[in-house]
Parts: sequence; C-alpha cells; structure tokens
Amino acid sequence: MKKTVLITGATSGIGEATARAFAEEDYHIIITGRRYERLRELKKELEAEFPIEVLPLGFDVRDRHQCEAALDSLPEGFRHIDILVNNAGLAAGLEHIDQGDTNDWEAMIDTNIKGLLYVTRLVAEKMVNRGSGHIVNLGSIAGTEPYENGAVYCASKHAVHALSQAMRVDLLSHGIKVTEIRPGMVETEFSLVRFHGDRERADNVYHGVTPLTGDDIAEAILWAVSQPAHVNINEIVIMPTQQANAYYTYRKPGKNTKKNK
Ligand code: NDP
Ligand code: 8X3
Repeated sequence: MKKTVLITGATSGIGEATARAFAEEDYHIIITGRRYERLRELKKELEAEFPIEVLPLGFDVRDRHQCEAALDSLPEGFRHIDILVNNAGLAAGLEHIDQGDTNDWEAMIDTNIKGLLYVTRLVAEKMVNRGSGHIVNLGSIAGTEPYENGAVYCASKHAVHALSQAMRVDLLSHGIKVTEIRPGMVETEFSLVRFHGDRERADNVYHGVTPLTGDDIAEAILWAVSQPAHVNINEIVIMPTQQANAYYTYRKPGKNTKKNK
C-alpha cells in the first residue's frame, strides 16, 4: 500500500520540491498552501507523471478553524497520514528590534509557531492513535544562531527547535519519529517574501554565493524518512558550501557583494 505524506506550504520553494521528491518515491501526497491555483497545477502535473493521487488543500495555517476544517475534510483515501512535513513558514522584514513592523512579527509568529502547532495537534493525535508516524519540522540555522535584524524570525525558529525536541520526547513512547531539518541559505521565494516583493533586494541575498536549492532540502527530508524503523534522524543541519553559519558567508569577488544581512 502506498504511504501518504502531508506537506504544508507546497506552493513554492522547499515544499514544492519536497512534493516532487515524494511523488517520485510513489507516495500519495496532500499539498497545502494559500495559493490554491498553484496547488491545482502541481496536482495536475504530478498525477500526469506518476501513478499517485494528490490532494490540494487551500488554507491559511494561521487560522486554527481553517486548519481543522481542512483536516476534517480529508477523503477516506487520505486519512492515514504517515508523514507530516511542517514546512509552511516565512521571514518578514529585516530590521533592528526598535524598527520592526509589528504586522511582520505577527505574521512570523502566527505562521512559523502557531500554524505549525495547529497542524501538528490535528495530525499527531491520529498518529498516536495508530502508534506510528513521522513528523518533519522545517527549522533553520536561525533556530540556534540569532542574527542582527532577524530577532523575531530567529525567535520563531528557536521555537521550532524547542518544539521539535519536545515533540520527540512526548511522542517517543508512541513510536512516532520527529526530525528537524535546519538549512542555511536556500534560494526560494523566501527572500522575495521577506522583502515584501522587492526583487532586487531579494536577488542580492544570493549574489556571489551558490545557495542550496529546494531539491537539496527535499533530498535530505526523503533520506530522513527512509531510514529503518529503529533509526530516527533527530536533526539535519545543511549549509551551502560557501556559508559556514548565520554570520559567515564567503561571497566570490567580482560579483555584487552587497549583503542584506
Ligand atoms: P517559500 O516562500 O518559497 O515557501 C513558503 C511556503 O510556505 C509557501 O508554499 C507558502 O504558501 C507557505 N506559507 C507561508 N505562509 C503560509 C500561511 N499563512 N498558510 C499556509 N501556507 C503558508 O520559502 P521556503 O521554501 O524557503 O520556506 C519553507 C520553509 O523553510 C519555511 O519554514 C522557512 O522558514 C524554512 N527555511 C527556509 C530557508 C531559506 O533560506 N529559504 C532556510 C531555512 C529554513 P502560500 O504563500 O501559497 O500560502
Ligand atoms: C532561513 C535562513 O539564515 O536567512 O531560515 O535565517 S536565514
């Protein structure tokens, strides 16, 4: 029987790449996000290429009632979720703490922490009842390395780091695996979202660097969930070769090396 994976935030970047990677491995896939048209297109594409079923669910993870309604509406064939990938998330803004926009702060806290919790609460209970499952959380190097201008994003990813460790403890006796994936710089729509659609500023983040891709992260997720039953990958820190940590990035000279953080 095919396994089922639920991936939040599959309309772009890491989530979309992860959906493609699981499709190649013959999983049924539940893809979520707010941009429903993108989910519909992805479903069409994946079902045309692979012998799998894809269920698109358009909802905002910040809204607990939307999360409940979406997960209550699962058709029979999608109710047994083997793997949950808590990927939906964002950074908004890059300012010192005295200058930050409180709307940005709320968006990050509500999505990266509360959204992850709402979805986890609904899926984890079913996993516990069945005595099996695997939860993969998208953390970040920002989850252990607070950097200038990133206080609230870093705080939200510190929360994901703490939650991942605590979930692992709570779910231990139920045979449920928990993995935290903690990437450095990945080129997705992340910076475009962070800078509220400013393409030049977003592109500048990656100048002089070969960043990670969504596919690199998808491969790590797939590897983590493909281990034997007795093996749990607690966390994976994955970096571009040119980035040592949140503070040190080597940018090749000759390119525009103005940094955004
Ligand atoms: P993208 O902006 O490309 O993708 C973010 C995804 O999250 C989109 O599918 C978006 O869907 C979804 N999302 C955002 N807000 C909501 C919401 N309120 N409700 C539902 N879905 C939402 O960025 P990435 O792929 O890079 O980011 C994925 C995860 O990886 C995030 O948690 C991010 O923090 C983390 N990460 C990213 C790194 C990077 O450098 N790119 C590095 C380390 C971690 P939609 O807008 O359609 O709702
Ligand atoms: C995204 C990576 O370094 O921009 O989580 O915070 S970083």
